[in-house]
Amino acid sequence: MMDGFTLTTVEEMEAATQRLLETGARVGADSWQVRVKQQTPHCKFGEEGMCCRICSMGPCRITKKAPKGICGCDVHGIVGRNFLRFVAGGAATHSDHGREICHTLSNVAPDGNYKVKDPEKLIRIAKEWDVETEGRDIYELAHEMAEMALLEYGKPHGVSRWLSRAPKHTQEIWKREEIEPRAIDREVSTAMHMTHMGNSSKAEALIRQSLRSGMSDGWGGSMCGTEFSDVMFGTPHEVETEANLGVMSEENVNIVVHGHDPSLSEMIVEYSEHPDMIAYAKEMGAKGITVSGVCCTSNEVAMRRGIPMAGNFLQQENVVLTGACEAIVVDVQCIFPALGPLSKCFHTKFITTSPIAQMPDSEFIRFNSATAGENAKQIVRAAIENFKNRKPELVHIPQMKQKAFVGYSVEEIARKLDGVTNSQVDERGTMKPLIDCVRSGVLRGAVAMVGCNNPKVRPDYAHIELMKKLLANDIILVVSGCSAQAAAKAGLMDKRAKEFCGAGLKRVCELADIPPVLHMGSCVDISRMVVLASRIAIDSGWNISQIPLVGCAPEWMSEKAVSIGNYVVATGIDTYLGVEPYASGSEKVDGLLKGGIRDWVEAAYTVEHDIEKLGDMMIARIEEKRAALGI
Ligand code: MSK
Repeated sequence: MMDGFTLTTVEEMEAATQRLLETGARVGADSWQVRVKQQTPHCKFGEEGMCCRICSMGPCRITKKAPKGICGCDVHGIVGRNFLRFVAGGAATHSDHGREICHTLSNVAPDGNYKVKDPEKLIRIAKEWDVETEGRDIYELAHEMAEMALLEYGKPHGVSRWLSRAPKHTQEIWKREEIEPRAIDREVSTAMHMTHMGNSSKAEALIRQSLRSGMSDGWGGSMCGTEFSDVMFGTPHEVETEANLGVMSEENVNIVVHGHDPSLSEMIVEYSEHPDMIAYAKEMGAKGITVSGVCCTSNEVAMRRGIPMAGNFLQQENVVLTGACEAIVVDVQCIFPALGPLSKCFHTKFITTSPIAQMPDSEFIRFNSATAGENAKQIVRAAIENFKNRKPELVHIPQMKQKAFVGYSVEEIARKLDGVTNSQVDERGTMKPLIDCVRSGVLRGAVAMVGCNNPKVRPDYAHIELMKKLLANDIILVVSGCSAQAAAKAGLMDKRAKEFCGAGLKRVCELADIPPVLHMGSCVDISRMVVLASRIAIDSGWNISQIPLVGCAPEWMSEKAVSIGNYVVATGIDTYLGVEPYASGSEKVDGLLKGGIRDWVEAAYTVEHDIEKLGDMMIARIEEKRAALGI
């Protein structure tokens, strides 16, 4: 405890979960904690990536006695193909999310459901893409940009438009190594083509395409998602919010939004704040309406509107187990199919909204940008009308929450830094004050911590303990996704958390008036982080790989996370994982990922299960980079 401020511990969070699981047991609910036990030990062939089922002659599994598949493919080919397909799955997922955002941008209208909220940003991007902006109607410009962005997915020639944001040196590496992403969909198609029976089985070729597919995500589809979401919903700026299950309110109708695409959650928030809806909730016996979120859709509305975050990935069942959730409304990705049967044990409505994520035991209310307002109204009304069906004897909301400051887009970080030195050099601001802090050693460096929860790692423990260790060593954190929510739940996004930092970082937090852990958004917003790294490199004259900066995903679980890892590494940022990416079965593939690719892109992966060691390794790498720079 420091000055009356304490962090919430993982033990306290676990005790709260335990209490909720007791409610679950009373109503016969299933839980991931039980299913993990049923699923372990996991299949060793699967874990090491050595099972091939891409044709129907198999499945082939590699052992000492059977070193090759029926087609003759060796373990390196099998592991490499599996890895590439895993990456392609993630790249497709993020990029399709970005495509949906571009389609929504096509539908913006001054009197429509979706509007242009940040015209300056739209104009900035248009100028980057050499589009005439002078005297243009902003909606006409938005439609042209949406069309151009959609063409990025399938253009027959050229490479991603976004690559020009990177420093020249990085762009040269991408060209030299042939990992510049072409059309976004093409890199996914090429990955699927290469891994079809009878195509590539050479580890180097498969890993090179893995990097390229990842690049089509971070420097392609995800960047479309982030940038045009900002244009429509507003570029995030610092905003205060709260995190953990205690943000749900026993007196109010609770609507929990979950998934990734802000198009739905923005509308739900809009209508739940409408006076007619609040009056209706009162009529139904509630005091009001509380919208909170889970996973990245939560990050989106927290960053832009200060909507509280109920929890992260492995807490999604907990929101239903409170017995106080009238509706859990989901869009796409990271949604447990378990929510359907679980909701049936309570009064909760499990509402799916996207043709991409349809699940049994859910109520499907199809959401699209043309009818978004009507859909959102229908969903909010359904939640309100469900309030009367609560079973009071099952209601228990753990009284646990922390204050959090969020909304640190690249633009907001630049604005905060400008505030310290009045150093603004252009409309985008400058990274110079941050660079000066790193040069002088006041800040030793930075870690970009991202990714999910995974039952293979004690949930949230790795995120929170690593963050505490890094902060104490004067290393600032930029975070996103479920890692960000872990930090917020612990209290590390409260500005008072500066007390847990080393003297240098504490001073920086005071001067810039920021918390030591900066929430940069959702999973697609890791594209903000590579832009930030690019800006730092350009403003400092360092190469990205020279910056005392590393990436970390200690509890990752999804295909998207590996796709992210690949574009972060391909951008020149060493990346530290706490979970193996199903590649250990091949020393060639494993060796490339953990070392060989450094010759291509100046960065590589490290995997370490011991969290203490993982933290030490990141600190050592940051110090190594400082020494190499002579700072
Ligand atoms: S939501 S991909 S569990 S970070 Fe983006 Fe969290 Fe991982 Fe999903």
